[in-house]
Order: sequence, then structure tokens, then C-alpha cells
Amino acid sequence: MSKPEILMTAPMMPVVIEALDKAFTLHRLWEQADRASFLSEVGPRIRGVATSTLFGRMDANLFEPLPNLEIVSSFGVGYDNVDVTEAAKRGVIVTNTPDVLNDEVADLTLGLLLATLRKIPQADRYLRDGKWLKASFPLSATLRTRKVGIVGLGRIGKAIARRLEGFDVSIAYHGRTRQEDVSYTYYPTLIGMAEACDVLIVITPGGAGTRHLINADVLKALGPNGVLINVARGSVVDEQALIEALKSGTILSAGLDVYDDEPRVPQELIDMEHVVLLPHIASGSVHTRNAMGQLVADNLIAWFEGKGPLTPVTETPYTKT
Ligand code: NAP
Ligand code: 8YV
Repeated sequence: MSKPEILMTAPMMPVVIEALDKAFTLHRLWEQADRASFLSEVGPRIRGVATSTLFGRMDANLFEPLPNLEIVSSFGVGYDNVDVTEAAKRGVIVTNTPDVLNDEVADLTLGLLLATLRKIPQADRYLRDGKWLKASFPLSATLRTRKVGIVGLGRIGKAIARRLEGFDVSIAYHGRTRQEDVSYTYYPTLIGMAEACDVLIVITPGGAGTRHLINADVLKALGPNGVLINVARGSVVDEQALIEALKSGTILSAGLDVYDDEPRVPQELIDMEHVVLLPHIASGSVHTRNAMGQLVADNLIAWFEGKGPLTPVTETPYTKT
């Protein structure tokens, strides 16, 4: 029996390529010189797609030449790179890679929070520049006595909260719904939480529903001692409003892992000494990226073995027929 044909939209990790090459006939879209004629010839045979949040968006126009597509397996827990409305309309299942990255992303978030407050990268640069030989590094802000508000207390938000418990700080959260199984303070409005807190950690999904959730009003409410940590998606924060707030002292500082137009980062942020900027690395260890890659492959393998998808997204639920 011939193997199912799978399309990979952009290069992925060896763990994914090796597993898919073994189980399927794998086509590499990025290697095709004439993409249109490749898709018109091979497209009708494609039954699965492997794609990634970093490269290779799965927009509506890529569904068109794949009339027999059954499943899109996306690398990353966030799936704002896949047009799930189009997938649902066509009866295509979309899967993501939840849970296997919770601890890694939460660890990095705490690191970014401490790095931002205690100016760890700035202190490292200070030493390397030979400035310590002339004077001690200036005293920094602190995590002590702070109240931390988590915007999006989901799988990763909860892992962040558990770590924060060990740091003896007050923990609050905002989301569209109160969660009965947690003891953290719930704020039904984001402005209300920003007013009450002096750290906001953003860890919601991206996409239209959360676009510019963190705007000029929220930053004003956070206040001049306030720190914003964004490990969600660049689109969740109004980047221009953030730049203004950082320039004017409306908030104290920010630690960012994600940006509106990645990998391009506004020069105004790069020029600021009081922000910490990371290149979207929250899940970026070999251990965790391998686990995510394995789940991309396992979703496709399970589907074509007739076992159903392992981690379908809510917009394309799987019901066994
Ligand atoms: P999750 O379990 O689905 O949690 C998402 C949380 O966001 C939920 O608690 C949800 O609560 C809240 N939320 C959704 N829409 C909201 C809105 N409009 N306003 C306020 N809260 C809202 O997702 P997860 O697995 O924790 O992942 C979260 C996101 O983190 C991903 O989608 C991805 O974008 C990002 N991420 C980034 C990195 C990185 O490398 N920087 C790595 C992993 C994940 P309610 O439903 O109650 O509103
Ligand atoms: C990865 C992420 O950086 O899972 C997500 O939503 O943003 C990160 O884990 C990304 O998926 C890499 O493609």
C-alpha cells in the first residue's frame, strides 16, 4: 500500500523530518523552484501538512491547492499561523503542541522577569565593558513586595504562577473567565488588574481575539513602577504604545520575548537600556523543541493509523465516526 503524502511548508527539526520521512512520502515545499506547478501536480495527493509557528504560515490560499487535505500538524502551542476558520470550513483537523513546553516557557519567563528587574544583561555588559573597575553597578529595582498579574492563566500561565509562589509574591490573574480551582486573586477587567499590580506577565494566545489587549490605557494603569513581561505574541501588545510608555516613564521597564513583526524588532526598543529583549526563545531548548517536534510527527502518525489526532485544537474538534 502506498504511503500517505505529506507536505512540509518550511524546514523543521531533524526529529520531525526523520519521523515523517520514515512513515510517509514527504514533500518539501521550500525546495520547489516553481511552487505553483508543484502544488498543481502534487497538491491533490497531499493528505497532511506539517507546519510551524516560526516559518511557513498555513493561510487560506495554501488550503486551495490541497483539496484532499485531512490534517495540519503545527509546531508550537500557539497556532495563530494557521487559518483555523478555513480548516474548520473544509473539515480539516488542526493540531498543536500543548503541555510539553509548559515548564520550559515558565522557567524562561521567571528568568526574563528577574533579568528585567535586576538588570542582569545590563550588569553583564557593564562588567565586560570594564566599568566595574571604576565603579559598582547601580542598584536595581526588585521583585520584593511586588504584586504580579498574569494575563492568561492557562497551561503555561499556571506553571508561571506555581513558580512565582516560590518567590513569595502576591499573584493575581485576568482572563475572560474566573477559575474556581485556583486561589489567586481574579480580576474580571485587565485595567483593574493593571491598577492593582506592578508586574504584568502576558501569556495569552495571539490572533484577533487578543490583538492590542495591552494598550496605552493598560500601561498607564500599570504605572511608573510597573514592569511588563510579554512571552505570548507580539500582537497582544500595542508596540508603539509600549515604546511611548517606556520613553515617557509611564512604566518602569519591559522584558520581551515576542514582537509584532518578528524577527524585526523596532530600533527604538533596541536603543533602550532599560528593557531586556530576547529573540523568541521561551521554548527554545533542545529538550523541549525535540518534544514539540515529536508531537508534530506523532499527531500525523496517529491520524493515519486511524487513531485520531492526539492534540486537536478547539476550533477543529475530533469526533470519532
Ligand atoms: P492556554 O492553556 O490556552 O491558555 C491561554 C489563556 O489565555 C487562558 O487562560 C485564557 O483564559 C486566556 N485568554 C484567552 N483569550 C483571552 C483574552 N481575550 N483576554 C484575556 N485572557 C485570554 O494556552 P497556553 O498553552 O498556556 O499558551 C498560551 C500562549 O502562549 C500560546 O497560545 C502562545 O501564543 C504563547 N506561547 C509563547 C511562547 C514563546 O516562545 N514565547 C511559547 C509557548 C506559548 P480565558 O479563556 O478564561 O480567557
Ligand atoms: C516556539 C511558541 O518558539 O509554542 C509556541 O506557541 O511560540 C514557541 O514555543 C515556536 O512554536 C517555534 O515555532
